[in-house]
Amino acid sequence: MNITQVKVIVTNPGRNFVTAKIETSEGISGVGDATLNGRELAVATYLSEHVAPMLIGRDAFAIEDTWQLMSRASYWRRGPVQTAAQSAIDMALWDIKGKALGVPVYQLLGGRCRTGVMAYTHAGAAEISETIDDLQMFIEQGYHAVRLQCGVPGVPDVYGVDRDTSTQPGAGTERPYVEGWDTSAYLGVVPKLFEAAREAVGFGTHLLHDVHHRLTPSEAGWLGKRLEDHRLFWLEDALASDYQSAYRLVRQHTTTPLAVGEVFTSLVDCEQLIREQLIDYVRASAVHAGGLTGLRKIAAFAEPYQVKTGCHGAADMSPITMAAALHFGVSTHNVGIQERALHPEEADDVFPHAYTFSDGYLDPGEAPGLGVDIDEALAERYEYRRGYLPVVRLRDGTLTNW
Ligand code: EZ4
Ligand code: CO
Repeated sequence: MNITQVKVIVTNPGRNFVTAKIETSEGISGVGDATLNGRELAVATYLSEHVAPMLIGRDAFAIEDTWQLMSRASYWRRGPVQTAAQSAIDMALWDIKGKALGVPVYQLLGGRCRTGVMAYTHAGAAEISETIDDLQMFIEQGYHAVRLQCGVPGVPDVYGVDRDTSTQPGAGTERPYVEGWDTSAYLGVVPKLFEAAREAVGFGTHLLHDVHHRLTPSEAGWLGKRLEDHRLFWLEDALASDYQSAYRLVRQHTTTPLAVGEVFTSLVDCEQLIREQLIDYVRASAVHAGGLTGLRKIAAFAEPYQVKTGCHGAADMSPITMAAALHFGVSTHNVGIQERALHPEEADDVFPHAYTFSDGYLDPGEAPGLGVDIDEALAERYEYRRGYLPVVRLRDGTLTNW
């Protein structure tokens, strides 16, 4: 069965998504997600101009060889534009193989080793009391794990707070919009948030928090230590992880579990973090770390170090990535949790899918392949809109990490 066509579909059902659809000589097709939030057309162009031509005529079953080809053929290694394209092709080929053999992809990955993947979702409001209300609502909906964010006094616009995360920040704006930041005020409020949360719901629900790359190693160590009594499931992206060795200092100062890596594109980005056991969870996703093949390589490396995965699952990755994460999630031993943010309804219509959520757990379903498709006619109705992720400036105007 040979690859006959690689279509690149760009659509905006509530937010932008880039999809690769691979067609084969036997009429079986597969889909893969290539969405890179804020840089969508770079990946779409890379796919259509540079990747698609070299895949035509190749054996659609040669997943590993195609993955290696995509890693090596460009000579220029890694980088999120390249790996998003590679991820989409990889997912689509797993989808095709599952459909051709009549089995859900998780069977190809070794079969089920758990009944479902625990999901966490996001509670975040300006006031601590409102975040706790959201937390209680999610517990009623069945969640066993919830990420908590809250407003930072004196900072008007903060990551993870009071925004419908299903939609695209800044879509249609000509420039990235600007958020503020104040580390001192933030470090003052976060311990209060978790104190209030534990008081309200006890220890029966896992609580998570995303620092979103804002702290220095010593600040992160302080915060982790300060939160220890509240027993977080994880503290995410405490630092920008460009220098993996920076986590040594954080690790030495706190036993709060650490999660890193939604921006990682390969094992190279987290090899030291894992080998030195500087983290507990790696956040790499099927769409940015080389598809199911790339994700499996990271997980296999992490397993003996007792590092688990907690795949990035924000709404800016399409339902195809969620499906891939769940096939991986039920078949891979060291999977810890899966992030779940709801997609806009229109996106769920454009990408009909077999996965389900019940009692806090996600399941990939039993459909052959990934169990997700793209309705191309519907996708065509939603035109791409340029959008940017925000940027952050301190009070004195200094640009810092979003
Ligand atoms: O900022 O997906 O944990 N989730 C996150 C997300 C990311 C966005 C970036 O595109 O940090 O909200
Ligand atoms: Co995050």
